Amino acid sequence: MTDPSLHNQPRRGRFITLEGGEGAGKSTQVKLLAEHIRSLGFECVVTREPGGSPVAEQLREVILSGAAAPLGPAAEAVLFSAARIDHITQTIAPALQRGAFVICDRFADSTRAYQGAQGKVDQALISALEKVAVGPYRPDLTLVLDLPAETGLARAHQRRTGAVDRFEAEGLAFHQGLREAFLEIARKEPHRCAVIDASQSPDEVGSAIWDVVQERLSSALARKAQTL
Ligand code: T5A
Repeated sequence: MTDPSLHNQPRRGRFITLEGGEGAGKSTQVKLLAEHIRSLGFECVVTREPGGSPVAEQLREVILSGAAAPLGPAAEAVLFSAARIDHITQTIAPALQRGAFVICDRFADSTRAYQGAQGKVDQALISALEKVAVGPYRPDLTLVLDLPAETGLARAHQRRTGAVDRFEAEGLAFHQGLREAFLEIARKEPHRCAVIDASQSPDEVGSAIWDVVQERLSSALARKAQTL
């Protein structure tokens, strides 16, 4: 569980996550959004999952190398959640408490989609893990980058320098199912999530994201840096 003492600390910053399938453009947009927020004078911490803290980065290696795949999707969900606990404790919670924006490339919705919907891990287990790992550190805003699985996989293939990772190696049907899973999450939680058409150019996607951020987080953006 995330350090229980963190649960009672005031959370002054804003937590934004980007989700979507492989090659949807999340890393590209995380960078653009952080530049935009920083240009307004705010502190903005950029992080990612799995990873984002020393122990979580070690677990990233274990999971994405495929070393844990023989243990099955439920065990992988446990490992992603363990990494998330360290990530929140070490990186996300301290940044939110000091009033920073935090932008995270993937978070708990990826566990729901990859291990839950597509890995067929029991929903009750996914929910229990999320409750334990995330606690009150739910995102204020989740941007779901949506595009056809074929387009995302082609982009990921073009960019790749090393071996294909654990999940990119799954078949097309898995990735098409992921797209549906992310859209379903957005449908169920419209107040937290916004779906962005990620098939446009990077600048067009960035502009659509900025429109949503301005609309949904207007009160935070209206405040001066350091007093978020
Ligand atoms: N996972 C993760 C789980 O199964 N459960 C979990 O709980 C969590 C947290 C992480 C893997 O772990 C899984 C999901 C993943 O399989 P990763 O290495 O972090 O793996 O990879 P991804 O998150 O999938 O990220 P990718 O790097 O594949 O894609 P991105 O970040 O969505 O895309 P990006 O920005 O790197 O762009 C890819 C390429 O497309 C170009 C870029 O220049 C780049 O070459 N591009 C565009 N091209 C045209 N138009 C645009 N709009 C473009 N935007 C970017």
